[in-house]
Amino acid sequence: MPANTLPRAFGAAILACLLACLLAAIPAQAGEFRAGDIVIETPWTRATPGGARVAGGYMRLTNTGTEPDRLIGGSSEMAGRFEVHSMVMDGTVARMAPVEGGLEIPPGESVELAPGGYHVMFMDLQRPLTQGETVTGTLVFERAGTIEITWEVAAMGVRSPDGHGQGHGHGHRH
Ligand SMILES: [Cu+2]
Repeated sequence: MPANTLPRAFGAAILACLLACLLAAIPAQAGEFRAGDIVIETPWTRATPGGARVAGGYMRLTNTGTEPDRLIGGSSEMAGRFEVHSMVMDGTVARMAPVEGGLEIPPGESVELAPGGYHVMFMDLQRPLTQGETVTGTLVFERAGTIEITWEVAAMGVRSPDGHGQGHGHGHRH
């Protein structure tokens, strides 16, 4: 074996290892989930007061494919039922309702689920949600299928997962 082969092979092995480590790190990114062409970012929900029967779940859904997909349902460990909801103004009253036929994610676009707009609804809550915990569940898409995800539980009443925009009178009952 020529004397210079060993260091070269060694260098190649190190490079391969570095690449493998970089690739392995991508799916491990916190709060991001993928299946097929769908990317789910930053799923979060909010702590609930004792006795609450429902909670909203929020996230950003991106369709990286060339065909439309639809969020048609899901599940979570602590809810008896799970629905996909929109929030619409009825005069001065905001009302939520199930999204008929599922929430469309057009190809190449993102849809934001956030307080005051589209959300998933955890119904028949089996227990209160506590700030700082994570809850597991699934999202079901027409094309991408079923994706297991986790929602991070933020503080009660906040408008964003990092706690900014905490409103007034948003059920702060301790
Ligand atoms: Cu709702």
